[in-house]
Amino acid sequence: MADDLLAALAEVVGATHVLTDEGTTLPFRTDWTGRWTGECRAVVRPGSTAEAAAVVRACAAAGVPVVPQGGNTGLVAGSVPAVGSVVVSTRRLDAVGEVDDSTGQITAGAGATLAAVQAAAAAAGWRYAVDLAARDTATVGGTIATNAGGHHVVRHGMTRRHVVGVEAVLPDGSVISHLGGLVKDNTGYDLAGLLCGSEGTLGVITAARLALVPAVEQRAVALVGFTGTAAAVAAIGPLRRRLPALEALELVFADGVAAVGEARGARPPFDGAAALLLVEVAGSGDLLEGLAPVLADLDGVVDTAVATDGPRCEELWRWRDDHTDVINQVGDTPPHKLDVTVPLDRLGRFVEEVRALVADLAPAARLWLFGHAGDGNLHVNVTGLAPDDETVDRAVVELVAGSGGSISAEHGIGRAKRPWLHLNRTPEEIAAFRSIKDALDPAGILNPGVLVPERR
Ligand code: FAD
Ligand code: 2HG
Ligand code: ZN
Repeated sequence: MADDLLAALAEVVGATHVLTDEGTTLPFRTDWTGRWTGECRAVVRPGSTAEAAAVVRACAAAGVPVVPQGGNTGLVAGSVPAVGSVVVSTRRLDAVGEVDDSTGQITAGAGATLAAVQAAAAAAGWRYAVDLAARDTATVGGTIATNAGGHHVVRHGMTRRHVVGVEAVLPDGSVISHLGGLVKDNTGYDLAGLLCGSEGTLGVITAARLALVPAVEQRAVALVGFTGTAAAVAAIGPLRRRLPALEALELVFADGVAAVGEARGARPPFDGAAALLLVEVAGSGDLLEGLAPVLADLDGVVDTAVATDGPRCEELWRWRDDHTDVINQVGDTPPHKLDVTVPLDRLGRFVEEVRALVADLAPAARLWLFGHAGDGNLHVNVTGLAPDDETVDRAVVELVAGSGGSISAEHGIGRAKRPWLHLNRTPEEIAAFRSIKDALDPAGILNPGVLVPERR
């Protein structure tokens, strides 16, 4: 049976696009952090929507699970295959269409990278507002399937807000395609919205119609060092209220900045700051004129570095963006990653509480905190833990839920957070998830073990 399926898949996509060798499939079976590795029968790389549909049909007929995968940069093990499954890699579906200058929209294949869409938009004088450090590898399909957040959520919202329509293969191999780009289109269920954040459990997204925003003429970035967490957190409200051009508001701490500096062989921009906010404003006119008085009014500021030219802005951003890469190199085992939101008025207290919790439960471990301050989104990374010891993870998500927060701000649930979904979702909500899943995927073909809990 297995050989029959592989032969049928090779018939559809060509033998060179059916990968079965253990070494060749390893990068598709292992997550970005290296913490999780799965097993699969094959990695299949369709070159068109029709091929993707035929692949799903063949797998469904054989009763073999399908794991959709884009850039494999996800951080909750959602694209790590279940035993016996077929990974459907969308990377060959990377066509990026022309920008429609009247609507400011673009159609892109699911396998196109975020960077490719951003570049196409920029070349046409527009901008795709979704941005994150994995932009060169993360794909359109993956960012939609995870409803990715990133740097610009404080101004532009999550990925869902930018998706006008999708094309996708449903679990029975049928194709839905709604790429017409009508902004006003109240003709029933929002299937594109449903697929946003569905994590590969409802359909294989093959293309999307994306809304762009006008390009910005200028931007300015300030890295502001504070005496402590309380001062940095107290600055979030005034910065949001007083900067209409606020594009990003990110939080890092001295230990993370020092680690980035060490890895880059660079001196941090200034000493003595316990917590730092990276503030980006974008628009037209003299941005510094608006930014300077707001920064001057903040309390507890140790020092500030400001940039307006591109390379220097990028330089300041690296103190924030390099955290994920650098933390992945710390110690002998991969980091445990938690991505949480707490209500902004609890953020300062949460930082202290999570530090105390980790110090208590795992004194030898190191805790790294950073994130998207403007959204109350903190990335809680812990290094020095055994890969399968979840004691700290569980305690942190319980603390988050007890603080009125979300156990997944932007990375999704995947396999990693699935046991804890009940901390944020009621039994009725989980039952509704299950009903949707069963209606579209009664045989449970798509990404089993991800997001939706088992039936009880
Ligand atoms: P994958 O990792 O391949 O898959 C992720 C999930 O989507 C899986 O469940 C998979 O089954 C599903 N999927 C993928 N493609 C499809 C498809 N075509 N159809 C249906 N389902 C599909 N995330 C943020 O939200 N904000 C950040 O700021 C951010 N920064 C990051 C920085 C770094 C350095 C790294 C490594 C990751 C970061 N991430 C961030 C996480 C990750 O980049 C995002 O989750 C991204 O959306 C994943 O895209 P991908 O193409 O790599 O998807
Ligand atoms: C970011 O904001 C990403 O850089 C990754 O969401 C977070 O590494 C992490 O934990
Ligand atoms: Zn993030």
